[in-house]
Parts: sequence; C-alpha cells; structure tokens
Amino acid sequence: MRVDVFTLFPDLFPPYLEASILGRAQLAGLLQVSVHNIRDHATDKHQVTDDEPYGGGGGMVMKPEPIFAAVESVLGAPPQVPVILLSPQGRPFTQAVAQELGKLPHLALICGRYEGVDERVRAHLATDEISIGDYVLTGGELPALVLIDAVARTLPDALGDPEGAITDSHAGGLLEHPHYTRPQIFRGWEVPETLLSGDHARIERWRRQQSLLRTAQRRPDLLARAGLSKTDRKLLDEVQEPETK
Ligand code: 9D3
Repeated sequence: MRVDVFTLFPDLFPPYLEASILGRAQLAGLLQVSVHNIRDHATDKHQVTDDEPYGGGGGMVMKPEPIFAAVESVLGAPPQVPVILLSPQGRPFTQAVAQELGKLPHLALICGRYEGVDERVRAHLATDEISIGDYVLTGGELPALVLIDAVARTLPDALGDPEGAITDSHAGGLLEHPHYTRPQIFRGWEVPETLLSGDHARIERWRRQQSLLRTAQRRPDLLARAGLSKTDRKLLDEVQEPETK
C-alpha cells in the first residue's frame, strides 16, 4: 500500500513512521509512506501558504493553490487515488473505516493547520474527509499518523503475528481481557489463579468472561452492537452485579 501525505510539518512524520511495526512494514515493502511539504509548492517569493479569511474574523486559512499544486504534482490532475482531508468536520474514524481504507492500493492524506483549509480544497480536491474524534488538535498531522497506524495494522502480514489483527481490541467488537506476566506476585498483588492452572478451556472461558464484563462496565455501547451468544450472556450473568444489569 502506498500513502502520500501532504503537510506543512513533514518533520513530524519520520520518527513515528520508522519505529516499530510501521518501520517494519515499510522495510518489508508492505507499506510505502511519502511525505510532501506543501510549502515547497507555494509560488510566491516568501512561500506563503496561509491568508486571512474572506469575511473577516480571527485566524488564518490555508490557501488552495499550494495544496492543489502539491497534490497534483505527485498524483496528477485530477488525482486518480482517494484524497482524504483530515478535518474536525470529517466522518468519524473507526476500525471499520481503517479496514475499508486498508483494501486500497494507494491513498493521499492532506493535513490542515490554522483555522482550516480553503473550502475549494474540500469541494474540488478531497474525495473524503475524516476526523479522529471530538477533541481539538492543532492540525491534521497527528490524525494522519493515527490513520496510517490503524490502516497499516489491517494489512495482511504487517504485524508479523498472524493472530494479532483479529484479536485486537475493537477488531472483535469487545474490549480485551486483563493481561498478566511475571512475577506471579508483585507488591502482594497476585495473578488470577485460573491463568496459572494450565487448563486452557478454563483460561479461555475466564478471558471471555472478563472481556464481556469489562465491555459491559466501560463500553455498554460496544456490547449492545456485539450480538452476544447464549453462552456469552450466561458468562456475563455469572459475574455481573444485579444492579448493573
Ligand atoms: C480553534 C479553531 N477551531 C474552532 C473550534 C476549529 C479547528 C480548526 C482546526 C479545530 C482544530 C483544527 C485542527 N484539527 C485538525 O485539523 C484535525 C482534527 C482535530 O482537531 N480533531 C480530531 N480529528 C482531526 S482531523 C484534523
């Protein structure tokens, strides 16, 4: 999969993209991320990329020309790949969206800064607009990294762990069960006895039960959409407090 990122802050990308799973996916040729500086496509002598909003008001707006020039110089005019604008007004990013984007061979990401980008970018260059959640960030760069990370994890073989992508939290629709490693007792806090039993059926049952309980307590919205089997319902009823049901 190929991803072209367009930003005023290209230096923010390499350290994260080169580390860990994303770095490995790129070295393995599964993922190729190219980062392009929008400022390189500003045509005036001072390489200006923002300007005051028509109609007045505070803040600055990203000019359309450098963004169109940057995207079209890399991808042609009009671009033949999906062009995603990261913006607070976009559709919510979810695991389902990550999986949908993971099927594409190539996509482009435009990161906004300042108060926003000129509406003509949204209307005539972007083919999609995505937000990563309802909180205010400084620009689209962190959202772009979040999107790349989540999409890369959906690529076959990207995790070097064939089960990783399936058992990931959210991929299965429920929160994960608790995890423990050595030591067996840390500051007097013990690992649940079931996990030490060696009884794999019992361990799986306990994990499923914990997963259901956590989801019920913390994310009832997820539980409602998970479609519990009769067995799941019984497991949950066994551990749930009557007043939380
Ligand atoms: C101070 C300006 N804001 C008025 C409430 C509007 C605003 C403009 C630009 C708020 C944030 C930003 C920069 N954010 C993004 O470009 C962005 C973003 C985000 O802030 N939250 C979640 N997802 C995204 S995707 C892009």
